Amino acid sequence: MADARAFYITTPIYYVNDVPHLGHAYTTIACDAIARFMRLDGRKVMFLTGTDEHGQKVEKSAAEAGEDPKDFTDRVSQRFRELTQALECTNDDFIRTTEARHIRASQAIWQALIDAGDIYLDKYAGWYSVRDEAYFAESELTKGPDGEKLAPTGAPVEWVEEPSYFFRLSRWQQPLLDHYAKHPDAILPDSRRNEVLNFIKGGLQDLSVSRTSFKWGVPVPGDDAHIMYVWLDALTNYLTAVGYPDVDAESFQTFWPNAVHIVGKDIVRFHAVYWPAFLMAAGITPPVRVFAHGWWTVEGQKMSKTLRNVVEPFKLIETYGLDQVRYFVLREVPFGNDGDFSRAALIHRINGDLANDFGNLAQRVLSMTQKNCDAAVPHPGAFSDDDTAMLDAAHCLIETIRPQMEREAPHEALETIWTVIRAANAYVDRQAPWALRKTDPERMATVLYVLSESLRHLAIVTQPFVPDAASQLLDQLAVDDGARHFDHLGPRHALTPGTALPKPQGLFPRLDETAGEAQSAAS
Ligand code: ME8
Repeated sequence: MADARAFYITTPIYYVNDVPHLGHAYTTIACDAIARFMRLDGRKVMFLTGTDEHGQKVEKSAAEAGEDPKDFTDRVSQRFRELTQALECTNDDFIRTTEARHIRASQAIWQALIDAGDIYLDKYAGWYSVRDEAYFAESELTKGPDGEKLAPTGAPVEWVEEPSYFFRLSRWQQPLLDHYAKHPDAILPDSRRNEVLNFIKGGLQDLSVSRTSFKWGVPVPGDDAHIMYVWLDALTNYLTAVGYPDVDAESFQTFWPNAVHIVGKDIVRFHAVYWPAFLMAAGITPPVRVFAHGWWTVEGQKMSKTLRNVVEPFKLIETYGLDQVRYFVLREVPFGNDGDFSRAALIHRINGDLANDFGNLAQRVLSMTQKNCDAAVPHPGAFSDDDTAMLDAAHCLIETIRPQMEREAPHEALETIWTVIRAANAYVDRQAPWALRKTDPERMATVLYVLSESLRHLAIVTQPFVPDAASQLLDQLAVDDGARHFDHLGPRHALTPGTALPKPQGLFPRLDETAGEAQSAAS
């Protein structure tokens, strides 16, 4: 059942205290691109996203909205589900932590931690940030403008004193260090790995894992006065979705040993310190990797409701197009680094990379073929060195981008693909098929064939990133639905000369520099 070619990828489950914004869309798009890539590469994929619905923050937001927490979470969770649909995500499941299957899994992991002797009852007295749903030591706090105490994230903290169960995190300090020494790629990028290792080496305190001062959470088995700490509940979602506590389930056996969690850098500590410690204590192997991406700002500023600059993904997609938004976020910023969103940068990428480079290449090749080759795949003659070099570049693409995607570097994969797009444009200019039309139509047909075959490769490998445009391009090249996987790359599955081609249509319209200005993407 264990299958090293299986692949399990997760987004964080998003808090339902707020409506979805660009930051949430970003993680989900990245996971979707990676999941699509792995499926096209013949791997068995499970892609999970969902919503985190318990805890004080959500309970407070429901109260502020004057709603019952269940009604409130139903409503906001639905908005996140709609986001995954608007992003055309290929998630296999959408988990909600209020579901019965998850409550069962959370209580089961609790029991496993009890059985391991890793949970004890005591009293918590210390600082808590509701916004972060996190405990902070006095030494970690900073002072706000009015002298008030703040968490390192800038969130206000409150003093909490209540009976609490504790997890013996301190006991897991050395096992965690040993685990990371043995698995150097278990946290990426390296900057995050170093941050985590330093935190662990600094000494781990036992962690409060239950609350008694509010009710919105999973009841602690055998002690209803307590609800589980929302992060223990939330992290367990990754197990729930593959069938935990049934560890013999096929889904668990297949996917859990291949789990990759993609998260924002804000929640690395939860995923790379607490989570593997909980898992090891419960006798479950930690995930293969936690990859922490960077943070988006908007026109140089932090996205916030107060600044009214929250980028609304639904509006963004409507204004600029889904493929365009997907491409922009994946290409503009190296995955792992912080990035800045601006309308100008988005339009620049759309007009430059998509319209001028890729769209124009496809348009030139397909319309010349349509007009001069009887609207069918051209019949090539003998290949010149230049033709062979062009075809080789297309054939080799997958070998370069596979390891890039396997290390969660979609920006590198796109850069590699665009090198070939630019090479194809340079090849068109060099070979000038429009001039060959009169002087050497056979040679023109060969050049257009080489370009069509290069386009076929480009369309296949761009499917994970710009799925709609890539599938349109494959339609325009008359490539069958069953011939779009990566095992159809290479010369063996080359286009068949003489195959009728439909009328070409533009893939990426050029935008006016002021596109979306009136109807600003930021609301
Ligand atoms: O933390 N830039 O949920 P959350 C980039 N429920 N990514 C961003 C972003 C930004 N400005 N803003 C948000 C939680 N994100 C917990 C997770 S998992 C077991 C529980 C993305 O709604 C990024 O992935 O606050 C970040 O980690 C996540 O949204 C936080 O979402």
